[in-house]
Amino acid sequence: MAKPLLIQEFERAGQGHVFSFYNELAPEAQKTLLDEAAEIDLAEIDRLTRTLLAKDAATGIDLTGLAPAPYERRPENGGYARAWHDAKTAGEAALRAGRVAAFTVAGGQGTRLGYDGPKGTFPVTPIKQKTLFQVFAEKVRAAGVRYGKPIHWFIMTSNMNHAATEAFFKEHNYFGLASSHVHFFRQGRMPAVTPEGKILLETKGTIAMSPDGHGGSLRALDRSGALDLMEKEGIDILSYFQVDNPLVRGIDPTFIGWHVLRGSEMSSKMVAKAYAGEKVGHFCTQNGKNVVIEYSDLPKDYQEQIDPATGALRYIAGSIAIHILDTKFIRRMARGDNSLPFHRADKKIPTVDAAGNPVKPEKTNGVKFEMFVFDALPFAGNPVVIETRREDDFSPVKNAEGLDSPKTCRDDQLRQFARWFKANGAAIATDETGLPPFAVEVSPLFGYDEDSFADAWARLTPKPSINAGLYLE
Ligand code: UD2
Repeated sequence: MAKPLLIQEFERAGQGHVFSFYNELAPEAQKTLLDEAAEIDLAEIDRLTRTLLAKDAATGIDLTGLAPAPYERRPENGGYARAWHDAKTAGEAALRAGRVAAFTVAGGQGTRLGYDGPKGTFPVTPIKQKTLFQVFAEKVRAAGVRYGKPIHWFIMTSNMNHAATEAFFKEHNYFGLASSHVHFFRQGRMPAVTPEGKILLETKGTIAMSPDGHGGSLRALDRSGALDLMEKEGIDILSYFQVDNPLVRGIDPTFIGWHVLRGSEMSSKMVAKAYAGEKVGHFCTQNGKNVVIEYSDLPKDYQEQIDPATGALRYIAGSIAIHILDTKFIRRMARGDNSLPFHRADKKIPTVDAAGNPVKPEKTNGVKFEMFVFDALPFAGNPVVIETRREDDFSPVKNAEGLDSPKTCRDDQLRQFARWFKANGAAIATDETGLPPFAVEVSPLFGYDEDSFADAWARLTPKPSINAGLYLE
């Protein structure tokens, strides 16, 4: 039988070893391998080998002309209150007009948390143990009710969690959202390669493939038809957030309004970094463009620089991975000449030896390639960065214990509920960090931000006393 053309192409590209065991495989397994191989853009792998993997490839990033990016300060920090007010009004109008959709990137492997299953199915709330997905679903649903337009929600998965994610939503009846408004699509994959650029097999019949990073969302939104659907629905504003952060105001009228009023193609929220080495990206400018430099790429002495005028960190603007994207901009990035760069990550990648026996490497043996969504920033027209309060938007669950763990996230949710109660005249005891001594919980369906909570609380009669176990829905 003639050799499939694809195998010949791999041989010509110096990647013929991918099919070393092809003849030993059963017909279905041969097909699986060919399907996987067909996902790979050999020219792209070749380009990455010659650039990122080249012996003389620049290590580290070019810091020439780097400076902290400007951002819009909140009114209490010297920002212009009127501009914040106008932004909120504009954002509310966009929501009422149905121009906004929510977008969660949920394709990651979540290895640090040590949780088996899609990360969005991890329980996080203090009393009801609602999962991350349920919290977001209820926020999206409540915001749709508040603005009189049901909101579409797009969720990016990856091959390894797509089916489980869809099944989870089905099983929970989409948490009260119309299933026609919840859209799942898979991100792309990239093969892992040796430091010399040879594609690694995972087993005799499968390639070591992994998700192509959250930056892969731009291509995937286009390829999956999600952008077409948005166009049809009159949606041009996509509110982007990560699956690990239940505090995020996924639908924030003020943020949306800044984006709209500035005619921005990509907008972002920053928090003041808590300490120099905090593991977040840094909003910077370079060559007149906004860029984000990841914590691992910004040298320590930069991270520690102090601004003499304020006495605070010079690179203070931390990126917490909350953005708004213009849908035409996404299309342009997905199809145009300005594709996102890949970053290399050196990893231990289980593979097979020349005889096909499994190998569990002790040290790094391969390279994975990932794109980061924030690398789209320098290509965006009129990018705007606005300040947010950490306690209103950011408390991710990343690690099983310690920083950014289920415990810190639970406490931050409790502090938020306590702040909302106090702001509306309800008594609740807290310690000096604002943490109440017992658990209470506010459903997003009751209130999902300061304003929606205040309105719901004002309508509530009689007011409950705030005791251990109180749940408001
Ligand atoms: C990210 C940011 C960091 C900071 C921090 C805030 C990067 C490189 N760094 O760090 O600057 O903003 O978040 O919490 O992004 N994901 C996918 N597909 C993939 C890879 C990731 O959907 O192929 C999703 C993943 O499910 C998660 C998010 O992207 O929702 C972040 O992924 P991460 O945990 O790798 O990011 P982290 O914590 O290193």
